[in-house]
Amino acid sequence: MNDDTRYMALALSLGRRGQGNTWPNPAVGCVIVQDGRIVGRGWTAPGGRPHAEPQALAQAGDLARGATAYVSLEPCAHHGHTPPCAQALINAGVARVVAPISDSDPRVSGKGFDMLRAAGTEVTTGVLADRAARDLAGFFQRVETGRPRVTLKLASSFDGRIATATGESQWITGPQARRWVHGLRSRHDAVMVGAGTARADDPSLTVRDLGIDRQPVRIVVSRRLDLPLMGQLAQTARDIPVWICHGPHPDPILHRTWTDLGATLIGCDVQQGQIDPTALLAALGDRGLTRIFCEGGGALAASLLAHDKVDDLIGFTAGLTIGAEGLPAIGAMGLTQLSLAPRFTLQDVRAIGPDILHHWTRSA
Ligand code: AOF
Ligand code: ZN
Repeated sequence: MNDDTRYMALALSLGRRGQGNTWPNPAVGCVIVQDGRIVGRGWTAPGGRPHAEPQALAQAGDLARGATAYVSLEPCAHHGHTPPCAQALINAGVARVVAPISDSDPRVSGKGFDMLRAAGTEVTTGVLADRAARDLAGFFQRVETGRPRVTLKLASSFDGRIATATGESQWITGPQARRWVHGLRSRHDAVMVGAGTARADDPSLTVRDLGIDRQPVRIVVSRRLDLPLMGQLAQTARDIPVWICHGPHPDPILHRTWTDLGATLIGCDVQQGQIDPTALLAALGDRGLTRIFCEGGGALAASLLAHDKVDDLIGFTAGLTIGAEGLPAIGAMGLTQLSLAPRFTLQDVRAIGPDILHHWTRSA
């Protein structure tokens, strides 16, 4: 591995520290290297600002002069809430900037690189570009299509069931897999479930025991707002955001009650008796979300899959079978032909305690 690749790998890993915390902004990392020594490190702050570069530059101080800056995304060129990072790199006297890919935000999109080159700064692009595109995929997808990226996670028995016929579901997978899920939640902007799961499991959907202080937004998709008013989500909505996506003409008393409890209510169109996934994701993208972690249940999972809205699939599969009378992880998709089934490509497979984790991304 050459130096550029090595330092870019470090910038990317610093950037990943911000995942789940920086929306609507991308989670970027920056490393400043002077004479083979790392003199500054930074990553996008919670809430998206300050950006990565000014933080790394502040650490480097005068040592930034003549140094190389490794940034996991093209430095910004616009006067937004902060002055442009490209200008900050120029002002600090950085001699060379290495960035894997350009930013598709129209305010930047090539202008950051142009600004640097115009000032005589050497620019190198393309280093670990695939990795950067993967890390920043949620940000890019939202900027380019308005739709956040969706990861669907399912923890099921060997035969794809998430509960027995009587609704018993605790626990199918082991504690290691459940802990892994908390790590995944923390790296997403929001955790999302359907109303059936919210009623059956009374989940809190928080990240626990990982020492993080910023929680993902909790989203419940509930056409009629008929959710337990004494449940975990209702009781904690003041402290940790709860967004409820509902259909047209909800019961005004329920609407008022949930608003008073502190939830944010988002009206969405309904199609064939279900919240329309296209409208749902457009509404969530409008509010700035870039990475959504959906944890089921079967009806919401089927609806997202049937509308081709799932970008990543993460399965935790346990070594037990429940049988056909158990609750399926994915409900009816209305599929008539195999050729119409959304297909995914395997990215990773590993053992997590007694269970198997498999990660797939939507095939092109
Ligand atoms: C960078 N470094 O660490 C990040 C960047 O609303 P603003 O002014 O904060 O600008 C947000 C845009 O800045 C965002 O859409 C993306 O283009 C870029 N994010 N750029 O140079 C960073 N997070
Ligand atoms: Zn910036």
